[in-house]
Amino acid sequence: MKRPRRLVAVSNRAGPVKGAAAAGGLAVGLVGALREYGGLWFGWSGRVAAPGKTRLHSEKIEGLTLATLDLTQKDFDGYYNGLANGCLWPLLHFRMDLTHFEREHLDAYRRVNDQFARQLGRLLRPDDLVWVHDFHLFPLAAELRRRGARQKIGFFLHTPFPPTEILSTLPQHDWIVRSLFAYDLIGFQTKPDLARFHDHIRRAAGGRVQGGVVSAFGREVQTGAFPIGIDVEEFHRFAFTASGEREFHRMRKALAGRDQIIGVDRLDYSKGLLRRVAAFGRYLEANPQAHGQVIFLQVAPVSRGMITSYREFRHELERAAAHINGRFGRFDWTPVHYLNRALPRRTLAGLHRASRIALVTPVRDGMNLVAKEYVAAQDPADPGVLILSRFAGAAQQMGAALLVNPFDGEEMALALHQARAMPLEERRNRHARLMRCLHEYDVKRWRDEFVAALSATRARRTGAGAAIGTA
Ligand code: GDG
Repeated sequence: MKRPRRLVAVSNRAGPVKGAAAAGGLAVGLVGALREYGGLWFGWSGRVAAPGKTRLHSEKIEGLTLATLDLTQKDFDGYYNGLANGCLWPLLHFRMDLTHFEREHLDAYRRVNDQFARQLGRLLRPDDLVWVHDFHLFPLAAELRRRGARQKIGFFLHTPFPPTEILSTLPQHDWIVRSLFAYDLIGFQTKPDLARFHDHIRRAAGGRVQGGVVSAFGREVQTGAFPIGIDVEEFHRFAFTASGEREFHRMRKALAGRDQIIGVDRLDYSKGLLRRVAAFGRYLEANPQAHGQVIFLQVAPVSRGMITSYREFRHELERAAAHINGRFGRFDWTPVHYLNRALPRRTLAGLHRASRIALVTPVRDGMNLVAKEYVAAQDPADPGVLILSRFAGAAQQMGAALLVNPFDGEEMALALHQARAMPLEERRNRHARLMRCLHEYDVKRWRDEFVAALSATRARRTGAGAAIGTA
């Protein structure tokens, strides 16, 4: 494959580059791609500054350039907490009930995308390939084109794409969808997400779909499914060397022969944590012989703590865990262990390795990298069992896991029973099949296929984006 001169990745938050291994899935995948293609990473600096004092920071780190922009408090509140996390995130996860739209938030969202485009536009070279990530930046290409950008610009949505009936409840959704047509390529996690986008374009925007090419609003855009993966060897190595190995032995010692069920998720309502804790309670209720023999460890670092629905959710989860511990616990056995902070990535790998079962049961998820990390961290000779929600994008590839409906507590409790009783041969067999799919769809394939598809799109003669319209 012919290499592009330079890859420019844009995401809401850019950096850190060095600690990327500690930051989780997306950052690791992106930094890998940028190192490979020698690129620029652009996004918010993570800093809030007074109006007139926001700055563009630029530094070269390990062969790539990191360019970041500060935001004012007002823009941060409206764009990030307001529109992105308070409105788009729940909607994209099919949660109309939690979606909160305010016109001022949309204005801030437009303002920040406009600022990003203004600053980024100055840094772009004519033959750059630009890869924009996630729902925070839907209108970025339209804003860049308005300023005359003619580079190839691709967009990847990390979340699910909702059904047209849900998307249509969002005020101004037509403006957002129309703005997507300023991209040359739009990538989704799975084929069902892609199909829902196509369906929306046909039914709500009067457009046409031919193969992967979608036409609407007098434009054409290429679309495809590009399932994100992980660096399988690296995560496996984390679990079997240095601190990962140490944590594994510490954990096994602490477990003293008990089975550990693990969950690792940002503290987010989409991850199905309350239903998961309740299912574990149901399992204990139905299986008194398991009392004292099994522990459920949930690692749930706080995320988006500024938003009311997230704070309330955290309290509910704490109550649910305490309820099970109060009801079933003994002085020498606490059934639910709940850590409300982030752990180093290597520690996580060791904990995964030490866990007999992973319970990955989001009510809706774009892909879910934790499911893949758990599988990669297992010992192939004596692997644990993955219980995975049918509503995670990962379930499209990981059919060898025990697939469950996260809304069905009884089914989840039965899956826990089945996983604990599963014979070694079946565990090995399922694990080998899961590893094959992890290798087939790893992070390198994700980025190479996306970049190749973007490179292959037709060059445009004008940057015209003015026709994209205004909200
Ligand atoms: C979005 C989409 C899609 C978690 N706790 C800790 C920690 N993590 C790491 C995990 C994993 C990453 O964060 C989470 O990735 P997920 O894929 O599970 O979920 P989201 O954060 O919601 O990501 C999702 C993803 O984008 C990529 O496209 O799969 O569907 O929602 O890597 O290991 N990392 C560390 N400490 C923790 O406590 N270091």
